[in-house]
Amino acid sequence: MSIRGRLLAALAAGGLGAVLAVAGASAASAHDTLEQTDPASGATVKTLSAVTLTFNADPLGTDGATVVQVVGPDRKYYETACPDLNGTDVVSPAALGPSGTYEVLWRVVSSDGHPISGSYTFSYAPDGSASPAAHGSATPKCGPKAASSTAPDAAAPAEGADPGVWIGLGIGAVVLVGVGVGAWALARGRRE
Ligand SMILES: [Cu+2]
Repeated sequence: MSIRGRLLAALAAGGLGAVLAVAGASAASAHDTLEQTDPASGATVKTLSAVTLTFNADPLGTDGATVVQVVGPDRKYYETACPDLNGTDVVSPAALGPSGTYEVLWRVVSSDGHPISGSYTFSYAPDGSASPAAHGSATPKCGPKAASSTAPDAAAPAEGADPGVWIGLGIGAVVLVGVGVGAWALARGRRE
């Protein structure tokens, strides 16, 4: 085999390793994803009676595991109860207070059993005819007080990488190193 041929073979094997790494990573992170929210992230609403999160699969309705908190510009909690699970929808009742930016903090158990969580913000700008502002609550109506609720406007990370992703990438890296060593040994063997 020419140098060029060996190089091409090594590149092809390296490509296979990369494909295996990606396949391993995606197979390991098959938990549910948040597909849509109402209100949408960054949207401005005039009225609101509930926050709806729509996932790509039905989250598990384990007791106490489904938590949605609606945190106002005054850092008070404006959800009025824990959410209802309705198929792929998680619906949290809410009554908003002052106008401004509200943060939605959520946590559900994915249909594969993994807890997943995230947050996003929307704006509330009621007009004159809106119902009177709710007073909110210093403590959440649903779930424990979240640490991130004390950091206004800090964008919480949506979701940490699943350990399976790192395992998949690790296997891919080992395959790539093996291919490299093999190609080097092959080249060395031919030269001697
Ligand atoms: Cu998962």
